Amino acid sequence: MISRRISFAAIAALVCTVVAARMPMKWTATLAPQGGTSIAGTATVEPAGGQSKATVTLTGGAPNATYPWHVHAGACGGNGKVVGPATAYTPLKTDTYGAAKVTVTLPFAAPDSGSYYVNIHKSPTDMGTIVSCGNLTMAM
Ligand SMILES: [Cu+2]
Repeated sequence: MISRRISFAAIAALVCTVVAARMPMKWTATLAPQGGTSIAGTATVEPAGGQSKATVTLTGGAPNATYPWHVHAGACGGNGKVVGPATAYTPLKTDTYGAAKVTVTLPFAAPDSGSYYVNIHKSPTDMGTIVSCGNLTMAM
């Protein structure tokens, strides 16, 4: 009887794993210009082996510029805490056309609830100025 129980638990766990794998929690955001810039883009955050993979694209930036960015708790316009270590967020580096794309692995599981946003900071020496922002929304 014990072995039958174990196999039932194993099957239940397998079914849960398959269902979860077929419906990954993916978050997306459209980044809108802030403070009179033309900097826009997209951001996605999705599960990656117990961690998260985040991709950000950006256009309308200055050529050859560095734009720090993060996932923050809350919504655009707020002053929410950075989710996870700030050092995990490799800054965006624009090309000569002012466009950039970066993909990073973030050392935390993708959340399945809550409110989050992605913001783009003006430069490593002007973190207080936000040049683009988007609220993350969950998509199955
Ligand atoms: Cu930030």
